Amino acid sequence: MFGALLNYSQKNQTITLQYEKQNVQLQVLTDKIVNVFVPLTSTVHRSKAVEGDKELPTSFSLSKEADHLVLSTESLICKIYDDFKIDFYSKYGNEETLLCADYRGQRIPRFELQESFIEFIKQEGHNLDTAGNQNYPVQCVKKLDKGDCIYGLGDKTGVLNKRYYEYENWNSDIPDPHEDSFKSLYKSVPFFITLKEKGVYGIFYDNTFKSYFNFGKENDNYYSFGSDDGNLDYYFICGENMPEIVSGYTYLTGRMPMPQKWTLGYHQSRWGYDSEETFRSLAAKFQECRIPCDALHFDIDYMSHYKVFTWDTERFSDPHKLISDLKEQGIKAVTIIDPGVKVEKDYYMYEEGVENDYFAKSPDGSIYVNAVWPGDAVYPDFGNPDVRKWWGEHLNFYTDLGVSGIWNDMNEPASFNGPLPDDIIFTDEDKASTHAEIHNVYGHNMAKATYEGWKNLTGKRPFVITRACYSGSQKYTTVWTGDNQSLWTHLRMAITQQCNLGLSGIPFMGTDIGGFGADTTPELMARWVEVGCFSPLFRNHCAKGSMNQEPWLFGEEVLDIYRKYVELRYSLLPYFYDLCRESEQTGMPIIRPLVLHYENDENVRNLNDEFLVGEHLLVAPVVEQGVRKRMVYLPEGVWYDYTSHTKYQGNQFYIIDAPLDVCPIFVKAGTILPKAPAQMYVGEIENPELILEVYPGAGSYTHYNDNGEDFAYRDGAYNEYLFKTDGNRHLEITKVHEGYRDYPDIVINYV
Ligand code: MIG
Repeated sequence: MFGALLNYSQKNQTITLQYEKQNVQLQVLTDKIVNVFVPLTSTVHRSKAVEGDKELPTSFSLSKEADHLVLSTESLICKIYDDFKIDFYSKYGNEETLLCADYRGQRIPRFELQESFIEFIKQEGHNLDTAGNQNYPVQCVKKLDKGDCIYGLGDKTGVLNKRYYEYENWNSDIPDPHEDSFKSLYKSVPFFITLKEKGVYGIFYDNTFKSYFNFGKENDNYYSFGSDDGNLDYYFICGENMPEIVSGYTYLTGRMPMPQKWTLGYHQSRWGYDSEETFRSLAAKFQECRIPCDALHFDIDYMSHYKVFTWDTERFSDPHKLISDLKEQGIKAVTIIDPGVKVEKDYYMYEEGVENDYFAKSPDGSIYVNAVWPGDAVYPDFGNPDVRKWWGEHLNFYTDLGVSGIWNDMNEPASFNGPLPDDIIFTDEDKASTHAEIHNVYGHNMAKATYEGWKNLTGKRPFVITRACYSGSQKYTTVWTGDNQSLWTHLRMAITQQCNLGLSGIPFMGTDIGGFGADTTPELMARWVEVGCFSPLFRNHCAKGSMNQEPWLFGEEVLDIYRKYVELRYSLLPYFYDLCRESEQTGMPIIRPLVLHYENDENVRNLNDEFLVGEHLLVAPVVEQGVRKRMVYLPEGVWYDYTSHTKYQGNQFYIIDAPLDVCPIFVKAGTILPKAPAQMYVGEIENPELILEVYPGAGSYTHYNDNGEDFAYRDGAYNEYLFKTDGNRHLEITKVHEGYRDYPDIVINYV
């Protein structure tokens, strides 16, 4: 590829290899992470995902063999051959295991279509893509072994294990029902984990241009990743197990900061809630139906003519009063903000942006205009730090009204007048850039602007939701999976999508409960809340023009089921909060595929319809119409049914009853589950007691608590408790850290 190796040199932890046609750098970041950098378009990394210097002092050795260099850390060996082929080995238990080898053979696509046939079949409207012959200017091809499974890659559709599928990273707003065959959705997270029969590794391919991933669809013997432009810049991450890979990746790209507690409550939303009366009656109805609720979302209908940073005061006579009245009932307001700024004389966001040169431009230097909801609109250039600051400061429009969180939409960026051309000029921090390079990080930069602005204005932990994002966005925002539909296939997909997002470093996510587009049914509503109550972002949302989806619209039975699962969620809030803490510290997701903790169990490598919440709860929901019993696989150990407390031996399949009001949930033996008393919203009880549900078996559990609002915990204002049970109805409580008020009581319930 680059000719022969002429020379190599080492400076601290960076090794520079001089090939005939190209210099290459390898950097040892930790004993488990090595970066491979081929500076094709810029001499330095221009990462949006990795912030700050991630190199830790690491001892390693470097030696030259006949035809390769050997780089060896405590955990891995990297052999760099003189033809720039690289092989990575792990070194666990004094055993060298080849994990990841560059592919050396010919590329042989498994099938190719003739051009003439493609033309012919297109006449009927078929949309054929030619697999194979996929060569990109930036590219890497690696060996696949029998049994390799591939996970991650963010919010892609389809099954959990991505082997045999191909994907693209190009943030896309596609209104059609999301199909398994879609190659892109709203987010670009170029990170994946390869689980082998023996061993596991991760690759983070840090390139923001349109990128391609072919995980063995082209050929069973290799997989490839590549892009249209940019550098070949990837990180090899090894570890003893999958959690260590996730932790390595989030070490690099950052972890989710603690959210405010209320954000873990229930949220109600709909595109079309368009007046003050609507919001007031919603709040009243939640009270009347005794369904806890922490937030109502204001979609684009609150704005005047879809102008961001404005409020329609005809339909909302006094937004400030409305929002504070809602807050008195415990309900927080979350407002949507799209990036597109309406082109309109005397509209302050437009005028200020024009004056300060804050919008993206055409190559001829004029401001680039496309269209979104407000009609003709321009795109704030969020890659420019001044634009982020400007946008962030203007958020005081919302904080002054008492708004509690911001929902960023349309930030792929979406456009109604055809896609933005690749050569539209944006800024990448300190240099001019193009839409081709910035597209996939547009949402990321917008979320960053929102997070930083909100934090400055309020001093509280910002609550941001975004539709589009990139690797590392978890530092600034939560996500939702965009416009799903009221389809059973989309309820099924909610599981795999959320599991893969979690493995990709993004722990706080949710799907639109009930489905966004199309019309839901009572049964689908019931089954969706049974899954959705475990999503960190627990939000019912749907589209204007589709059937309303408030919980009380489907009859008594569904309302009771709905209430049961919202109440379940509120009772588990201390557990969810602990999982957030774990996520901030280690990068572990909240919703987890079983394979994350049981990677050696063949039965879970392709398990698409069960998931874990933390390590202790296993959820096996019904995601099929009409089904009232389902097969459940329980991995090794002993498990207890959450409701009946029936005991099950793991490593077995069971047929479990699941009438419409039952979502099968299992608790691992030895679990000490922290729970809260019932509340209509977070904080209704000023300082609720803690309830510990102690399951048979020995175990220990770390519990965390703080004020749930600001950053005081970073200065030590939190409590941490260690609970230990020997399995004989005995519990030991140790306070490991004290910096916050105590519980009025800790109630212990033995199962
Ligand atoms: O093109 O703001 O995904 O949640 O309700 C539709 C209206 C624009 C798309 C979002 C959806 C939101 C809707 N938006």
